[in-house]
Amino acid sequence: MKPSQQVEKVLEHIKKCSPGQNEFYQAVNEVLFSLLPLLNEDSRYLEYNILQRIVVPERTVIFKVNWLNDKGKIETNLGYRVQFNSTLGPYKGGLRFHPSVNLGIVKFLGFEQIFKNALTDLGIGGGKGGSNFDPKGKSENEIMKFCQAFMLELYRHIGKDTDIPAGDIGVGSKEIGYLYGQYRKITNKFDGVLTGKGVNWGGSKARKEATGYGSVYFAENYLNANDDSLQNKICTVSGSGNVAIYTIEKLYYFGAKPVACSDSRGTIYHKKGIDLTTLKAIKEITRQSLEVYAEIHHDAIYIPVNKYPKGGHAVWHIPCDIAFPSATQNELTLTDVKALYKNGCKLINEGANMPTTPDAIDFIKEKGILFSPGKAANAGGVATSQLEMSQNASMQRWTFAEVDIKLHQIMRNIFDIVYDTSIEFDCKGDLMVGANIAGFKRVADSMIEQGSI
Ligand code: NDP
Ligand code: 2IT
Repeated sequence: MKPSQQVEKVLEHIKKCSPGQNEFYQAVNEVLFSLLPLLNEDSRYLEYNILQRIVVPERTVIFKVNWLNDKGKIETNLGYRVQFNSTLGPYKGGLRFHPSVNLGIVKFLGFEQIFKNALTDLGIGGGKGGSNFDPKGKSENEIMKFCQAFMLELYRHIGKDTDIPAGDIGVGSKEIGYLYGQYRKITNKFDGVLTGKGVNWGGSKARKEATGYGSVYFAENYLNANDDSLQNKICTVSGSGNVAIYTIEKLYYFGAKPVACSDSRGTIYHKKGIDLTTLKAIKEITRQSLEVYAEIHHDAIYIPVNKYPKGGHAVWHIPCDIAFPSATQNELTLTDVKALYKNGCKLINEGANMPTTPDAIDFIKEKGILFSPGKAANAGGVATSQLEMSQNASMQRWTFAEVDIKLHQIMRNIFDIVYDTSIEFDCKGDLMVGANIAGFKRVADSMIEQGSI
């Protein structure tokens, strides 16, 4: 059977065995098809059935989370941890708290994480978890109660050498604090079982900033390889959470001008440049809507979500040189990418996981827009999580500058392997193919070496 037929067969099987898991199917579809140049050249991966094996998680835990709301009533949510692949090291990946979370979402994120973590070359396997709990509108007390109830079950499945969760959408340092406190109370252990911890109790300096900073380092490397740089570039960034905020911060450092960001309710367009102090105050401290930004800065335009163009998102219809999708999956559609292209956008740099829809990616390739795939561009977060694990294990604390220098080098290494792999497989500049093949090769070669476990 030809490699392309094998890929079709695996995808058919997934459709049958994982009905309704659309995002998981989408992620697998993208990875497997982009592996064809490798599969055509090296028959070992099909001989060892690696495709069939790599799409199945090693373990999936789904559990009930009962917690007490402020009215004294018991509420119920679902919790998930998908331990996808531990060939290269302990399972590593974030936890997402968002009402849209279901098994298909957690599996897509876990699958992506395998190859992202392999690209860091830091000895970490892939996993992901979360809950359909919606932190919006919940009191401080309710968020703490939920985190404690969630950890009451999760603790038995994780461990500093087994599975090390971290943050993702809806899980920041506050939630990690409540989760860690409960883990410590239940197990009577103080170890590095979570990353993204507070810097006073085992957290790494620069972990909070790492995903956004790393995304910008990746973009700068990519532009440099094309005899260009971020200097004076107009940038738009979606989202206004952890990744978006520190993308904006680092863009200023490189002399670029970020003019827009968004949240689930609307978009801010501030032509003279997003004011980072206001943004942090609204989003990191009081967690308010971006509408408040426009109340403070009268020269900024607020576009509510219901004014979005049909099939698209306002943030991508603002003229820019570089777009940084940094909110969520499938947030950059064909409609959006056509607008970006029309407005002269040169590079789309994915800070989020799988933010670009498949038809939008096809259009990007057809038009030759530069494209940084998320599993390479946003790997700085998980890489710095591994640096946190390393500090915890050796009982050391590194300075902000020490961690940032390491992050910078790691992003350089990731760019190099992804770029070089794209050249090796005759797809020069197709970093999606480069990232998928480079990540896959590291995991698949190791699976072959470790036998039929
Ligand atoms: P946050 O929760 O800090 O921020 C998420 C932002 O995206 C918010 O502004 C949120 O708006 C917006 N958003 C989320 N979901 C939706 C949606 N369905 N529609 C519209 N807007 C939405 O998360 P992060 O910044 O940590 O994560 C952003 C992305 O980056 C995710 O794809 C995540 O998987 C990825 N990522 C995160 C890493 C990390 O270290 N945190 C590492 C690598 C990737 P609102 O507040 O209104 O909901
Ligand atoms: O998607 C991701 O890489 C993350 N949410 C970070 C994972 C981690 O373990 O730091």
